[in-house]
Amino acid sequence: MKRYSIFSLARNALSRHEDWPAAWRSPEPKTAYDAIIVGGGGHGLATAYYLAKEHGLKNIAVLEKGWLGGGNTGRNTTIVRSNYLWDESAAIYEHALKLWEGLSQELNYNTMFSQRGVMNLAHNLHDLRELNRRVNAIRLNGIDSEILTPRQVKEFCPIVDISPDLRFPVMGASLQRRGGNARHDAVAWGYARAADARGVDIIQTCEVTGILREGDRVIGVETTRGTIRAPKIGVVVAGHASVLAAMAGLRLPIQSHPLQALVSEPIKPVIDTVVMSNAVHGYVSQSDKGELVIGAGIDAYHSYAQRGSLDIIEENVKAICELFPIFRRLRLMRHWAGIVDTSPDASPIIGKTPVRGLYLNCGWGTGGFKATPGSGHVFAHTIARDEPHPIAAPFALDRFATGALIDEHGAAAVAH
Ligand code: FAD
Ligand code: PYC
Repeated sequence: MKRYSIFSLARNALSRHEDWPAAWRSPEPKTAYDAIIVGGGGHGLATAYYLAKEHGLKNIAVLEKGWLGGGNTGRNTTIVRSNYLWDESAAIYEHALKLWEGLSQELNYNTMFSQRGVMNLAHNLHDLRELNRRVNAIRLNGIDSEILTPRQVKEFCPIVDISPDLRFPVMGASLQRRGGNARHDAVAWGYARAADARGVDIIQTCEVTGILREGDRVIGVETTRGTIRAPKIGVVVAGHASVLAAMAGLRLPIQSHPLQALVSEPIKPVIDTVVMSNAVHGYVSQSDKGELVIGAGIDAYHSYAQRGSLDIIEENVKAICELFPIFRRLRLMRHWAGIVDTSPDASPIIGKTPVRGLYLNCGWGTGGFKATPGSGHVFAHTIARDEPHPIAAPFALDRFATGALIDEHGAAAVAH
């Protein structure tokens, strides 16, 4: 018997795009634009919005192979924070966090951004030393962060078990009070609506199948809806960046892995913060609908399949139930995966490429949702001016040749 998931039903609906009422349909693509953004996730839509708003570009298209926000933007666990170790990372994630703080007003769309705090637990002495080092670095960058004792952890989040005989005893935590979460699809829709209002053509069910070059510069793309010409092309396709780059003859240091998450059945409010644990590869928050939103570490193998293996979820849920004994009787309601693109130093790649007019934004791995506004903002600047925004400059592709890596593994919230 054929079984359907929500995503396969949505995909089927999309395959009959021409049957949709006219008001739902994307516009027909023009044959030429001033700039094309490939990828209708949060980053691509934010890029198009800031291109139109801050750089005066009028003739822009966003090309999306599926539906808006159907990639990682609609599959992630929405943690927003800026508690990163290195100055370069602190600059870009704090830039994004500041934009988050005014985003609902900016877009006139409720992104349900909630600064409920993000707590990272330490379960051994090494964790604790690592967190202390990171908190000191974060504070030197003028960003809020503090260390909590086990008792303070319990005061801040009473349902965490801090008894010392646990398999993963809680020895302390770091807390960023300005961190929190948001509503993932609202971010895609908010940017899409605001970009549309500024004249951006947002074209769904339009897969880019080729990148056209003339000598060392791009001149357009081949798509499932015809050839579209443009002198500037921004590629923002998390999980598939290597595939798109290969179309232009480039090889990227990027790997694609599934990353899974799940939600429980909805319950009354029990947790009003976000709790993460690197050591157990698990984290949890509660959505406004009451579901516990639980995420795991990445699946180690490579895949584009948007589904992962159950053993990861099993270990993840075991650890979460040990830390939060009151979750043990809850039922799992849905589980899914996205495909994240990891770079060798766990930092993004943003900027120009050796092909003139082709710009890349990828490699955000497990942590790009929080960056959405900042990423779109600095990428739009980079594309419009054909020179990196100062915050984006350290994240250029050539760092893998120069060796100026930004090794953020220590700050990754879930294992890479
Ligand atoms: P996407 O939303 O994936 O958008 C890319 C789009 O490109 C897709 O819609 C795709 O269909 C489209 N596309 C691909 N190929 C083509 C093509 N050939 N032609 C046209 N379109 C194409 N980050 C955090 O900061 N906090 C978290 O808590 C967090 N949790 C996560 C949990 C999970 C389970 C997952 C999977 C990820 C998580 N992330 C988190 C990471 C975050 O989701 C991503 O880094 C971020 O959403 C990337 O956004 P994007 O807009 O670049 O990508
Ligand atoms: O980057 O904070 C993060 C994150 C949490 C879960 C996945 N990514």
